[in-house]
Amino acid sequence: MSKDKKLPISRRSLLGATAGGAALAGTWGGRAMLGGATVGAATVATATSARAAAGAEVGPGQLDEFYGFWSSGQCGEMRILGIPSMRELMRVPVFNTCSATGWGITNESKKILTEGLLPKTKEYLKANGLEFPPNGDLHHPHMSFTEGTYDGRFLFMNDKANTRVARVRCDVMKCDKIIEIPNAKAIHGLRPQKWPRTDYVFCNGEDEVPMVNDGSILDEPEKYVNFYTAVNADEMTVAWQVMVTGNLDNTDCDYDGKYAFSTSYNSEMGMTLPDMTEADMDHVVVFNIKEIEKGIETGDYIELNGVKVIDGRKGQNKKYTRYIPIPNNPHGCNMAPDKIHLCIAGKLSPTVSVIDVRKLDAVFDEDADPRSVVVAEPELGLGPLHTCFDGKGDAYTTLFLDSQVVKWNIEDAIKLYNGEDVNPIRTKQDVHYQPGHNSTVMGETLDASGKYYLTMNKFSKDRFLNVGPLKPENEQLFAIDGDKMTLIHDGPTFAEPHDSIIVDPSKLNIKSVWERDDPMWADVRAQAEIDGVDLDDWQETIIRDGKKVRVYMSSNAPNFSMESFAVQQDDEVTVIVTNLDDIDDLTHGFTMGNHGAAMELGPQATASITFVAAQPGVYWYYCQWFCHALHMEMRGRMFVEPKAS
Ligand code: RUQ
Ligand code: CUA
Ligand code: CA
Repeated sequence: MSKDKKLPISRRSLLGATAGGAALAGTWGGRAMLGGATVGAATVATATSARAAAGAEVGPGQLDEFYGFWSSGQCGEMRILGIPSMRELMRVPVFNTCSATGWGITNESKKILTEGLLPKTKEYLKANGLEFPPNGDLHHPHMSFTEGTYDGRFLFMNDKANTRVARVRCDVMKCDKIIEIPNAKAIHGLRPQKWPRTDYVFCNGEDEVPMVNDGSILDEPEKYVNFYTAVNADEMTVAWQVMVTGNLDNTDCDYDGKYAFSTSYNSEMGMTLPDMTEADMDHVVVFNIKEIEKGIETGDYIELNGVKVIDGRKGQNKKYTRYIPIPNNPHGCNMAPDKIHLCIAGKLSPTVSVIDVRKLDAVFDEDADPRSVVVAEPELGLGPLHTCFDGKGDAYTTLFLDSQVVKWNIEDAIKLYNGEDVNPIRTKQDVHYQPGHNSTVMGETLDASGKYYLTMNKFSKDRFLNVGPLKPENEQLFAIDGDKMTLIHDGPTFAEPHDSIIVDPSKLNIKSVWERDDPMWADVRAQAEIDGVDLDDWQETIIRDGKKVRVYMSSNAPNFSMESFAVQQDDEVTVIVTNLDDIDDLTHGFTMGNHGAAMELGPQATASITFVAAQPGVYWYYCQWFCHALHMEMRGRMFVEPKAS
């Protein structure tokens, strides 16, 4: 739309279409259902042959072209897929617990899950009989950058449910740090800094709370604030926070290291749905990184729960933030790889607002009209949520309500905004159904390539065999080499991947075998040294330390170094196992029967587990990863001697 025309769709009419899940599933779902009956049948037949035609066939034993790093929403884990086959290659537990790997069970993982929690959180978890939150809601996985492209060091991700940020080491694909963010509530949008490198991970707090949330202020929303957090990516500590007006939804940053951006759907600071959708315009907050750093240096902050907090609320010091009015409850925030255009999806507005980041200096330096940075606002369809890019000037925006993805041209959208008679829309493609995030190969980096396009659909409805009231979601992959979008994969996924990135394998350097001195088990190594145990050798050592017993053993297929060990009732037993096998894929495990204790032991890895031997008797432990023809025989006994009464 041109800049002087009023928004064509009123808040009311959009609300009519969106208000509540019922209307959504009814009106729009009904339309989409019809699509399923007709388009659905056709796409099933074509997807397989189209895959071959697009040269995207990955035969048995063949490797995929790209890695996909996936979130899993309320499952709390990160997933790794092969693209274009869409085969799921691995699940990396992060905010969840995992029976296969022992995540949340081993001492090493428990340390990661607990050490970054705030003292207050530890208290209320304890009151609930918990050591760490058993759940997580992982929305946004993103890789660390060096000079605008992925550098293969880390993946960062958020937990909306428990206000946490985690880091996964890309060399071994294991989580090594989790921190809870103070002051903010519900970390949602998350992005690593792109330029010059990822020093910061930017994190949006979505839920507003009183500045000091100690119960002294409750139902007084006018006293609520929200926090934008910069996490120091190397140390996984909070570098600084900015207090903002309105809530924060999604975030991204530029390719110059100058600005970061967040959408807000609740500029109204409303507490109810009608309140949150009251205004026709919400905003994008622009954060001036250099000024914020200066403000921190010169002491222009308050200290809140150990964090330096800059006041970037509306009407406060305008050095730090600017609020750019954007229609209407905007959601997605995506920086184009042309280094210039930031695309804000309007959600309740059918538009995507395009911001030229080169114009931001004037808004900060000369107090120019904040809307002067908007250079296009094409009307694309109903419910625009997220945009991704092919690196050739075209953008792909998901239309949640229309169940479509629209491919459009950024330059043409700018021309239209300037009054030229051009149509920026290239194609509209039906997807099934209600798409949220989308991604292209390396699409959020300077290496963006328009090879594959993925849409992550929130609903599958009638598309698969019925598995009960809870349905899977549906993911669709398109080849976008040519002018058209060719569907090459259409398949279910379990709850609830939100976001994904597609990464060229050349960016990664992943190990197959652990280094024996990996920091993951540094604590055990230090203890072993005190105990005089050589972890790099075949060991069978039991150390008694009062009621604490440390059992050191090693594994070498198909044997544990100990066929049995004895402890006394009520001993606190720590079993430390080192896998001395150094062959690719030779993973063992250790499960102690009836003690809720299991762990994975990759080649050359050490891991430990602690439990109390509360009941006398004979207990079998066994290797729970199939490792050898004699895997079943890889077991042993723990004797728990009754305590003398
Ligand atoms: S959000 S479907 Cu949690 Cu990324 Cu937009
Ligand atoms: Cu070792 Cu199975
Ligand atoms: Ca709003």
